[in-house]
Amino acid sequence: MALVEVKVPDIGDFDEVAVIELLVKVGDTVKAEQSLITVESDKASMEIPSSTAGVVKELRIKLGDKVKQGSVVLVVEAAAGAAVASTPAAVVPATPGTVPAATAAVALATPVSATGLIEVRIPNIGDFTDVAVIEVFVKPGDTIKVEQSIITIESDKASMEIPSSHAGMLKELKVKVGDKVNIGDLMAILEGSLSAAVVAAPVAVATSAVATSASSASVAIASPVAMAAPIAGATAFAAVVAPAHAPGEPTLGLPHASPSVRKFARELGVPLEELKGSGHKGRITQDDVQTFTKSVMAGATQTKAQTAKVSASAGAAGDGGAGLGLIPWPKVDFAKFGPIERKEMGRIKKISGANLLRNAIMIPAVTNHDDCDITDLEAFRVSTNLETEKAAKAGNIASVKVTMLAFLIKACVAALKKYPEFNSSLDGDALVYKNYWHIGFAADTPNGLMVPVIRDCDKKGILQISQEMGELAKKARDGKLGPAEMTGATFTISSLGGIGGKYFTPIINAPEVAILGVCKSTMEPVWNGKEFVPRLMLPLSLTWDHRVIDGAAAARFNAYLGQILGDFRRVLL
Ligand code: CAO
Repeated sequence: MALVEVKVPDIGDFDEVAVIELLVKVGDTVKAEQSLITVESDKASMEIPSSTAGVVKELRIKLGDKVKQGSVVLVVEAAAGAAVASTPAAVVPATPGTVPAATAAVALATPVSATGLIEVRIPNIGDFTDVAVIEVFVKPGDTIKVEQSIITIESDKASMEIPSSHAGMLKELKVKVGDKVNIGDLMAILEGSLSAAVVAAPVAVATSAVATSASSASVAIASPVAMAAPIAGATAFAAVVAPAHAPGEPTLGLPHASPSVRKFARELGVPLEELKGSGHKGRITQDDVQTFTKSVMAGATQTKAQTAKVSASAGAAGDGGAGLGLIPWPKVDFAKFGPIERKEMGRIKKISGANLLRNAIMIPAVTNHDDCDITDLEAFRVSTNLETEKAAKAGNIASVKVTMLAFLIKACVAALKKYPEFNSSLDGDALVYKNYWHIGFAADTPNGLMVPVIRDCDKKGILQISQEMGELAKKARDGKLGPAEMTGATFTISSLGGIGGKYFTPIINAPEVAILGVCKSTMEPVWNGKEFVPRLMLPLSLTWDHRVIDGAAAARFNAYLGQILGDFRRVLL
């Protein structure tokens, strides 16, 4: 098979550009047109694609190298039958002061009205169509200079700023972020004068720059950007103006990342400006985007938008409650009334606080309180513990302590199976029913509240659940729980039974739709139809999302739970 040198194609007027990203390594199989490296000048960044398909045998460049048209990027062992264009077709030679054939046809007229209104249009961007506007730098009322960047547009291969061809006051912006633009589209209307108009952009189509005629008062503007289309597997950029994002020196708020990485981030909804790049000169790589996404999914990171949403709606930090139209949070100088000590809240408290606040505010939650008779179950629990203790002492099984919570988990699984909407989540207008029963339990730790998750509780017995609960609770208290051990719950139980209290109103752990709060069981006189008898009563508090669950269903759920806990044999039914 043939070894083919893949070279830098025509990159327009750029003499030497720095290699800022290597997108492949030796041994990789590349397709024709797959991006190999990213290069960046002070005017634009662009990806250089492969002209042929095959396996990378040798890299001839490294990060930081300067390359120009014809520089060998790498050597590929071409796949049999692969189309090889070792010297990619050069496109649109854009020599300043000349009119490239491909661009001359699209020199754009800019009508200037009698009132001095100037239409600024998207110049020649080569063969690209429907290129997305990703940033707008100006607003109506701004005074615009010639060549001042108005917007940034981005294809999947390049990003670039589009400057104004004229000076003047911005009357109207005709594009917004997310719009797709094409050559000739109206970008902005300026109020200016002809004297302020038209200076050819640095590498533009100078010969067609000014062509005013008294009768039409029209101005043919220079074509500041000519972005050539990929030809024969090579992408070349005839002339690109204005720095999009120079290495190590992000301009105008654009994050320092290649177009494809930014496209990838956009698809995932990742705010690039919140990432720290691990690439050359702090450049954000695809790996950085993936790592950030995983961290957000695991709940270990919150985007600023997530935090702001919570703060704004809750008035916790940001706007002091203005987001909800509330009066501001009271600001009190406590020291005026006595000695104080100020301590920053820990990380876990801050994170769980923000989540609790969102859940408390966004979920129309209702709590049902109920009591259930666990006299027989408690007797069974005590005898089970005695037996397991004996067996453990005899060395037959590992020692495991069974608390009421393990029975509650098992009983809840049975109730969740009978009333599946309690094991669901809201997804827009749809309900997602989960055919797995992972139960979270609130654990009180020195650092704050944590919710470890026991998976597949439907498949586990009381002893195994008790053992896993003990291990997870210990990990939580030691601060050793991993993100995977705190995610995926379908329902949560918060038990204060070991501490005390009667009832409380637990907050639903979104995106779950219900949570069971449990307090301390107490001996109470219960009327059996003939007399009062002492029974061990367990207080239950079920909070549920009224968007998903109705009050009657909640009452049935609690009643069924009570029946199971009253006679645990029902779990088997
Ligand atoms: N009624 C009466 N006694 C109960 C009980 C109940 N409902 N639940 C537990 N107990 C008893 C246990 O049997 C145990 O008794 P012994 O010491 O005599 O053996 C004692 O209370 C302590 O139990 P425990 O709390 O160690 O064990 P647990 O399985 O009940 O709970 C855990 C484990 C991790 C959930 C718990 O330790 C915990 O952290 N609870 C706090 C949860 C919380 O903070 N919720 C609030 C969230 S909203 O802010």
